[in-house]
Amino acid sequence: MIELIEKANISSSLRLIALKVVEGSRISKAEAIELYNESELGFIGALADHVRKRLNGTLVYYNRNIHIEPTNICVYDCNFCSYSHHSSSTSWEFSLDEMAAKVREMGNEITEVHIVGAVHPARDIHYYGELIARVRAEKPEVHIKAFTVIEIEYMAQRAGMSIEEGLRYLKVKGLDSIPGGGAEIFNEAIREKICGKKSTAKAWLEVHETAHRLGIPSNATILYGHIETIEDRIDHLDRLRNLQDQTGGFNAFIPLKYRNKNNEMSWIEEASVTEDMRNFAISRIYLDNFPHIKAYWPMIGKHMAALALSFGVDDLDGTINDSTKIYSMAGADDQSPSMSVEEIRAMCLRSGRSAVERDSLYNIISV
Ligand code: V47
Ligand code: SF4
Repeated sequence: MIELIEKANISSSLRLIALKVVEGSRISKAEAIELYNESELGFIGALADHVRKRLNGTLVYYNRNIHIEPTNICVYDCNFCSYSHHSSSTSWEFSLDEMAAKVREMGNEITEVHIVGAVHPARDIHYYGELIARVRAEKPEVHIKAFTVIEIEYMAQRAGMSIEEGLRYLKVKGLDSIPGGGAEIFNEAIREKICGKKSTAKAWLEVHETAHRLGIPSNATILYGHIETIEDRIDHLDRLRNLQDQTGGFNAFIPLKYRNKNNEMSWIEEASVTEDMRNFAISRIYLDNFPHIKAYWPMIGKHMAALALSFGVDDLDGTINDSTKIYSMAGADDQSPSMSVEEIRAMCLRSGRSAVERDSLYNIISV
């Protein structure tokens, strides 16, 4: 790699940045912006691939999971959201019995239940505590990754609890970790324009900091490809890297590409494939303290997820079993997302990598 960098037809400052990356030194915000803007796609991809190999070798992680989306009835109205609905004809809410039955039906096929939905005006933390307890009762050994900051803040507040009390309560009920949703973009002015009513960037970071302190690990996301700038994306990564330096509680970072169907921001063209790959690559390079970068295939599609394996990605998420609507409603290619273990393994093999089944904390279950 060093030879490639020395021979590359690039500016001397880009060369210095690339050498820093290869040596494992941390790059600054300004350097990340330069790397993002000035390098060829193949070059930034090769750097990200180098970092990925250093951290994860040839392995690609996947897990066997389902999503439960309890409701799409929401007190908020984020402009990018295609999922939440306020009219009775397009809204739904599953009962506790229906959600428990979904877990029961899956038998031993899954190791993780991912629960994320809209922010229902009438449901508080006691209801969601009951949901977790019901899932736990159905499948005592399953990992429960549940609720974004946006849901946690609302459900705790509604029950008169602080965030810390709420998280402690959910943990006692059986919560194991928190997914990365609701982060969107931390830049306050852009956040105000796309989802001004919901939890602030500061609150998002504080909830994850509190969770990590209580021994609840989590993931982080970014929603990119709308009205934010490259500088905003790097600023977002920087705030996450700083928090991870303090807590070490994040497992994975998941770049979420804005999909433009059926929402208030449909006039915005979706990011190109090359931009998606550049974005995976810069995430892998900048977040040097995040163990994993995930390509969430139901959002970008299977082909793009396979390509992302060459741009810093080491995790594909899961088998899903047609259990999520968030992305299909926003225009993702796969309207009934499911991947068999065989399909995931074949995808990794075609990319020259070894698929390993993980649990939700990235312990290897089978190779
Ligand atoms: O916060 C909503 C995003 C997120 C759109 O932690 C959209 O393992 C694109 O966070 N286009 C929720 N994105 C999903 C999420 C997630 C998914 C998979 C795995 C994990 C994990 C977390 O979905 C929301 C928002 O950023 N979203 N609408 C849209 N139109
Ligand atoms: Fe509600 Fe989440 Fe959609 Fe915002 S993104 S409107 S909080 S479901």
